[in-house]
Amino acid sequence: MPASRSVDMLVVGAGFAGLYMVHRARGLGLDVEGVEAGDGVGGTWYWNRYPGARCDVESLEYSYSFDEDLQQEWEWTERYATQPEILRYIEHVADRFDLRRSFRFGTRVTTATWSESAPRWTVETDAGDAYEARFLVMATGCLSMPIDPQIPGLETFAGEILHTSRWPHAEPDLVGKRVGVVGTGSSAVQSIPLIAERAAALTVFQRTPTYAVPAHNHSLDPEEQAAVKARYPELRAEARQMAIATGSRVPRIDASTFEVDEQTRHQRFEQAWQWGGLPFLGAFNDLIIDPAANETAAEFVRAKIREQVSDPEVAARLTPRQVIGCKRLCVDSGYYATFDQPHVRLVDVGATPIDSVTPAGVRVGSDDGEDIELDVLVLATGFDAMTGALDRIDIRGRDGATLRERWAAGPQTYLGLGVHGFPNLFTVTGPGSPSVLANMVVAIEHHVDWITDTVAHLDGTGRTTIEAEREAQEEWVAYVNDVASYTLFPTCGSWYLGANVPGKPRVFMPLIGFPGYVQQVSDVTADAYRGFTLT
Ligand code: N01
Repeated sequence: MPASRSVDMLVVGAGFAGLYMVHRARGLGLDVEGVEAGDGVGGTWYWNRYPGARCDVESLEYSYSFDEDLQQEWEWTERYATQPEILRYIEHVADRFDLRRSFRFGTRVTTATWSESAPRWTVETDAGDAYEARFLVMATGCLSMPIDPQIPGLETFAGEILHTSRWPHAEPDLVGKRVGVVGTGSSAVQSIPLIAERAAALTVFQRTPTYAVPAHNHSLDPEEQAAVKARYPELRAEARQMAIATGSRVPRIDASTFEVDEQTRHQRFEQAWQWGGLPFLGAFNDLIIDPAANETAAEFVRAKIREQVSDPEVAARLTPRQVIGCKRLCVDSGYYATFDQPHVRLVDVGATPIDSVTPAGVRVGSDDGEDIELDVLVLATGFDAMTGALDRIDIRGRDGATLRERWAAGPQTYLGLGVHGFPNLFTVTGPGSPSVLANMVVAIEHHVDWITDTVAHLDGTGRTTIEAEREAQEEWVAYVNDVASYTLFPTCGSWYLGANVPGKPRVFMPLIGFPGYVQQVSDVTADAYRGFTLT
């Protein structure tokens, strides 16, 4: 075994979570190191460089709040920031707080083993490094492990295969090429309009149609930005009181769908549509709870799709039937209208599945199928969400069992922060916390602050370990699923449920409702860390 470096805390990942964790740990005076698989900082924004990649939370909110000077000095240029701009922001943060020197880049953690006698984590990497750490913080991201679809013959394709989440740093030349895109989730919805601008022919292989609400993206007016910055602390505090921890400036009415007449309802949906983006689902307070209410919103969006696509047959194929918002709502800029262009074709692989990939392209249908010739195949096929990155590391807890084994029937955490049997392991925005159902930066800051305070508490009270109790964890997992069962979220095969990964147990992973969760974490902490054992 290589000689190991002993640290107080090891942080895995240099995205929003890992960088902030290192900053806070340094503030406590801890000896902290980080390991990052990418060659630079940024996490999800380092990897997802596909054309059109942007955040679906407004830039003024999708940013750190922990440092007043930072939030005042950084100037966002657009309502929804592009991937390059967010990456520049994260790089700025890394430089401003001198965070890079704590990270080992281009290195993957392979194993993490708890030693009860030490008591410490021993962590090894694929570069042959080893660390001994009192605390291990998994800041590995919720959408960081891409899925390669199991399509027969994929490896035989003679052209270029690109995955949206592993897009090459040198922009691939799509001009004049025959391009195919598999998938119609957010990554596809964002990239398809831009790929269409470059490609000679674009074929979109759609298995399930998607609901998308326009971003209405625009350059940020300096006066609007200044007005937000003047009230930043107040607006941030308001956002933390919202179910998804964002949207403090969205015009709100707190009404249920059938409390208003049909005309008012339509006006309200139109207003939300014109505002754009994810807040559409907040047009009424019961859209994700009441199936009939949800259907009114779905029908509104279906009509909008028909308005944007002139060929009624193509519009019908693009029109989803499932509950709106059950799979994550997409935020688009010209997605549906792209299908009006003569060189763009929609192939319904829900009706006629992909049979195989051949050296020349994609074959759809079996016996009398069709061969579609392609130069480039783009896989926008999603992620093994929330557990994927953790499952790929051999993490062994107190009795030698791996986290993967412990989570074979679905992830088990207490508060989404700790796992029974895995002392001093923290999962930032882990399953069982609001995580992907909240503004991630807000959720990250909350978790990192809690971890920091908890480590300070342990050190201040002469304790060395913290571990979630089995019973508290079981109750928490049941609670997370209970909350989901009151909503329409579990009614479709989404990645929130793990349904997009063959063999993954169907368990609703995020907890719905950010403010309630924050209160619960705060209550647990105030009640002497109820449900955790501190030794
Ligand atoms: O992945 P997805 P994504 N044959 O899982 C299809 C965040 N994000 O990367 O629905 C054919 O949503 C699959 O079809 P189906 C955001 O949270 C945010 O797009 O399973 N098709 C689906 O259409 C988002 O929700 C932003 O039937 C296959 C697609 O691939 C999350 O990341 C931008 C297939 C996968 O969609 C994931 O988004 C981008 C197969 N074998 C991403 N396998 C923003 O901030 C899969 N599919 C805006």
